[in-house]
Amino acid sequence: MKKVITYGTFDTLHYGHLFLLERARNLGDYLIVALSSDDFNKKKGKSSYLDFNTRRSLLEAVKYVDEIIVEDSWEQKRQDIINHSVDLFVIGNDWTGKFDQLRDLCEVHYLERTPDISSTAIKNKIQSA
Ligand code: C2G
Repeated sequence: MKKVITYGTFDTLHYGHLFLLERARNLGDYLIVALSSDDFNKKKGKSSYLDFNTRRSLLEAVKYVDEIIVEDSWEQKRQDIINHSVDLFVIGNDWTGKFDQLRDLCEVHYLERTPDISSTAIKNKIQSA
């Protein structure tokens, strides 16, 4: 079984996220999503519109997602890959090159981001409505 992992905040879940999750899942047989905690979002300089539990509930409803773990540090990726016997790390190409140091543990793959959709744009739309 080829295990894939990806990381993110997945705020205001949208079709850009879904297309990332679909492609990630189809690169293997099992997809783990490491979902950024609200505290870790602060460390990332992000404040999500939806809290962790809501973001997790939305992801749990996505058929491509097999398991959800919490992301609460930048440094946990190596241990996650080892602990979960991950074969492939996947993330959007806005991160290209940033996780190449994981290549001694697993394959690393950067996927094209979906244009013209973002949680920031959605939040701005909600707040201006
Ligand atoms: N994404 C995408 N297309 C978009 C928006 C997002 O493909 N239009 C992808 C991102 O590239 C990322 C995933 O969806 O792979 C989740 O996006 P974010 O929640 O913005 O993730 P980010 O805050 O970049 O978190 O340790 C890594 C970080 O936690 C990554």
